Amino acid sequence: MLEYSMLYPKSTASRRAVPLNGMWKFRLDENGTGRQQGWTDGIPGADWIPVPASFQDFYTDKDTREFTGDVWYETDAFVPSEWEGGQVLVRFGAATHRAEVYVNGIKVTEHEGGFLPFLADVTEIVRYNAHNKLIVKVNNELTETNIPCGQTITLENGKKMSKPYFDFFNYSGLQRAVYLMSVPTEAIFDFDLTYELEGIEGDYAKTAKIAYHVKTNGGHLVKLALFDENGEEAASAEGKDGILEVRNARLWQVRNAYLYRLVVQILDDSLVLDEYEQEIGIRTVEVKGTDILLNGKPVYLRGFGKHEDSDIVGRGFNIGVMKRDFELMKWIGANSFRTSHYPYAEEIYQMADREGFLVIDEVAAVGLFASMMNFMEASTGKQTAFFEKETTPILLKAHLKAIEEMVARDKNHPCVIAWSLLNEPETTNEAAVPYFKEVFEKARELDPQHRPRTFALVMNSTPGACKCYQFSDIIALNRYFGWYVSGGYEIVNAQAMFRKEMDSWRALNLNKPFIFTEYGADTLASEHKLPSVMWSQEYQKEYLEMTHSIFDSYDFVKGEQIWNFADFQTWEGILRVNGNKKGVFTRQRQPKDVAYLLKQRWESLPLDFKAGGVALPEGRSHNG
Ligand code: GCB
Repeated sequence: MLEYSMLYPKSTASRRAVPLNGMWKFRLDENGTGRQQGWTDGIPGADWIPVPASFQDFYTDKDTREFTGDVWYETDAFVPSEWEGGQVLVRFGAATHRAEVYVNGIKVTEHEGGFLPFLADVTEIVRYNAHNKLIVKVNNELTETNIPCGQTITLENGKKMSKPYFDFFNYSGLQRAVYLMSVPTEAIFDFDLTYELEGIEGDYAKTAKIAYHVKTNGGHLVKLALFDENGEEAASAEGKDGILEVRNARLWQVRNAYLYRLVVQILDDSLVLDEYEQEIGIRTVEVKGTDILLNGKPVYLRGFGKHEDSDIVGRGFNIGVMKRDFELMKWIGANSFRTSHYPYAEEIYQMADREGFLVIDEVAAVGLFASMMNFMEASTGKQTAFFEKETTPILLKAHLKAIEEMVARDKNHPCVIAWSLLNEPETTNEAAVPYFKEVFEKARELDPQHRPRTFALVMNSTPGACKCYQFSDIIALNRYFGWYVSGGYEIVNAQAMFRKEMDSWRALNLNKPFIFTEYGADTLASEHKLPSVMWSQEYQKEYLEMTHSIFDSYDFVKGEQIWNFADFQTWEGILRVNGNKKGVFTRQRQPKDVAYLLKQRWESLPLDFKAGGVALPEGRSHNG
């Protein structure tokens, strides 16, 4: 059972978590015959590669960078004799997109889906006080039966190639931390928290009631204690279900986070059988009318759609890049981001908890739309049906499983304020409706906090054509008027079209908050031109000024997350110049000119901008 626990690996009084990060043996399986050749017992002639990291950008040849198929990883894990008698587990932060795990030659688990953790129970298999061989076969092929969607083609020379239905490079491998863990036999498996606040004044609530539910695999007493940042006990309770009541609770707020430390124990009299601890934030989140409320107060989101993407390590978790990204987001006055287009490494949510950023947590359901080119064609009215394939039920199953794993993993992070359940799916065909219904119901059923659910609407999901927006608690629009549509000197037409669409949303009177989860213009950091042309830094600025004036004149628009935080790698082609260049920052995390414009705007936008529905007059925008 514990192998299904999503708790982040930690050492406590009863647990040990040993990171296995470092240099691992690595080999491409060019013919797909590794298993027949006995690589499950040891990889012959292997190279060495860092874990965590994407494998693609270390090497100097194209065949490795573009490699599609199986890749093999191997390391040694020493299991101490003190661990005997408990449970021993191996935990992968993620393996992209699917993996089979072998310990001492024996298959211990497999997992499908490249952006969420999984564990293998190896208690019966490991040798104690000895080295154990850990081997992982990772496969990075894209299909239409798992998320993210794409295709794998075979070239004339027999080599396979990934064809994503999405706009980011198919980085893969062991991109997140791997841990060896020791957990007691009777153990804490999971816990849920829901919050009720009374008498909110300033940074505090007179009383916070935290209803909890703890899951263990045994019958011994469960005890909880909550400590404030000074280490003082703020509340305690006993039993698997109950309420922690905190007097004068300091609230977790936007860019003003306060974290309590929750300690959960299983006790046999005074003996601690298991102990787990996690930092939590006391806050509520809900949608009311057109407002997004945090602790009952309206918030206006400003920030980014991001990617896990950087030089050399690709999509590999890099603690230094994470730190720099948060510093830049603070500098520019952002307060939120979306984990486009997949759940990120857990360490990023821990940091967002600490820094008080609001996170829209997105599952890897991207590419549910027959191709990137189809995205362009969609603007011309082309039929783009996607959910009526024979294979759709298989895709739905994988999608629901990923939502289950994401919610289980992330539900106790105060930073997570909403779930994004799809990015730019096909929504103009009736067949999408039952699919959406299942996806949205699943998220509601799984999340004890009933956080708002959303999905990002592609350009052709207009009020007239989209059959699925009613499922969203927050309507999230990805709009590129002035870039994919009527860019450059034609921007006046783009503006008119944008207004026309916004007017028709307004006419529907949905009484829900709208946010922009994408808008942006590709911009080369090297290009300046007066007067502007598309791709120049000057045009990115003009594009933003036009876009902001639209945002500011609709009272129901409650957030803006520009695409993208930084330039990022995509597949190669005529639409991209060695990657997507819509970054406000370069891939090396230096500002483009537009960063200063955004800083001025965001630093001066009140947190409750347009609360109660007051917009600026048409044509005016808030530029600080
Ligand atoms: C989108 C996608 C995003 C792309 C972006 C673009 O709509 O959601 O993944 O990168 O457009 O730049 O075209």
